[in-house]
Amino acid sequence: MTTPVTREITPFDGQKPGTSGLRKKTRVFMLEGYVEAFVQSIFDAIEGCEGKTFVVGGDGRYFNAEAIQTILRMAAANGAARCIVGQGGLLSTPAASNLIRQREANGGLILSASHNPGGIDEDFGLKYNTANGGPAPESVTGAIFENTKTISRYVTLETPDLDLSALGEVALGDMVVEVVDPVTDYAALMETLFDFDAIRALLAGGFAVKFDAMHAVTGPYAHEILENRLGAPKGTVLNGTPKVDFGKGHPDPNPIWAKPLVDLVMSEDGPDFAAASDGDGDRNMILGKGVYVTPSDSLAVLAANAHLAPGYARGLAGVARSMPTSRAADRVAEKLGIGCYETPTGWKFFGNLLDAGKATLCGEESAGTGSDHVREKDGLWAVLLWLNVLAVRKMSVADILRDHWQTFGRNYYSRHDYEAVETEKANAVVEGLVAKLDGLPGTGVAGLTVEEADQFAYLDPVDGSVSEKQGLRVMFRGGSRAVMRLSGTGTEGATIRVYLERYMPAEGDLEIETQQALAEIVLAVEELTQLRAITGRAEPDVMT
Ligand code: VG1
Ligand code: CO
Repeated sequence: MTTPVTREITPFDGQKPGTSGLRKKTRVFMLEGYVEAFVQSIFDAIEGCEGKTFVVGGDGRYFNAEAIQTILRMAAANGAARCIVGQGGLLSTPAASNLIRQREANGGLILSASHNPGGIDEDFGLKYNTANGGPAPESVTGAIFENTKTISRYVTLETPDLDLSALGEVALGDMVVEVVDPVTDYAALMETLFDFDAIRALLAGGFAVKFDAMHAVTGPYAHEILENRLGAPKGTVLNGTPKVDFGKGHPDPNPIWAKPLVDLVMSEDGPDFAAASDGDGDRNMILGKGVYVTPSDSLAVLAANAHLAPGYARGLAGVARSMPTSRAADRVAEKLGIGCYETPTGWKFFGNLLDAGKATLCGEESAGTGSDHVREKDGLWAVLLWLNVLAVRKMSVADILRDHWQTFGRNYYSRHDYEAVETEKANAVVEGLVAKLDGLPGTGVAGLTVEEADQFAYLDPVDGSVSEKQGLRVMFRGGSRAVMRLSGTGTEGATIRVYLERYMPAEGDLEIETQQALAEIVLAVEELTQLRAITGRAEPDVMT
């Protein structure tokens, strides 16, 4: 029973990792041999498993439990020495990253489609993280994809499913499966970074907090850290029990999908601070009484204030943001005299900067913020850093934000998503703009003047690798900007993302309604791309 067996298999089309791993409809992942083909392609790409240790866990969505059993059998059959698994198969993405680092594992397999909905008719995902705890870089995901095209066999065991509900070690063939509490190590790490006493005192003083776990993986983490360790009243954590279908919602912490929380915080007797996290716990949304903090602003505010938390008291080495993220953080970096890096979308591009000690904080406009404590973005970490800053500064979120804009100016910012567009039309929109880029500088569009226009390419300053075609940028005179790219995490058609930004200096009008502040740029984008005309969409599906 515990002798490895080799089974023949034929390749599946399209097992190409995107922005963050392979994401497909759950029913696709459930096809016979699908998980096996991808996992064997991973193991082959990393030159086998012999004697290696892996961390395995996921966000608990539908099919998580079944896929984990397959992965464990295959790891054992491929010669791995040990797999560290979260109890019940659960691990938030940042907690998995932390475990890989703490336990000096060779890598990890994380089962999640993150902010995409879960269920048999929704989405599933799987990604490989390397020994630094971060998502595999393009060199590795490229090798995995190449393997998926020719894979002809996989190796597994013929053993019954393991019980992953009890902590401790069990044997699976010659491999040890170690089931760990998913929260313990992560919570301990948070205690080293933040002033828990100060946050406890803030909460004890009546500062009201709500955290929406969106029926996803952060529930157990938030219960333990916010309620048990920091003493927030029971009921602070909403939707705190992970469900396989996330309560049929989109576990995406933005004003659209977390609307009930936004409504609560905008109401008269709403809490002082509210936050939400996504399916796998790496994203965050920050709200204060009456205000929504855009993720780009959150990164900038945290960069300006991180030194107030013990883990960052020595200051920051540098800040990194993905290209479409607003340039608010750049102004903070400039003032602090620290490095500032612009990377392509996706956390995998921050890994080298963090490993090399060039950046301490990183962020993306898509509600991702994190630091060098792990190699993934980290939702609860962002919440705790905000709480630590609030505890020290003794100001409201709204006042901190206003103070920030009055110091650095304000980068009005919004992202408009056009979802499930027919692929041909989406490509036509992008290609139309690509063809125009070179001729744009100096021309006028909808009352704005184009200063520069290009396709973003990234030269990694650490390993010298180059990543091309990472989004189209049009920069306007006065510091406004429009960016367009296609999503790499969707599972249906194409999603066009349009990122809009307008800079207002500190002495200008800092209180314009966001969409109104960006209206001219929206018109310019339409004039440049005919996006709405080509796709037949009058409005974006989601505006964040
Ligand atoms: C989106 C976001 C990107 C993020 C990625 C993964 O990618 O825009 O910033 O890194 O999701 O986030 P795309 O290609 O759809 O724009 V999540 O929380 O997977 O892990
Ligand atoms: Co996520």
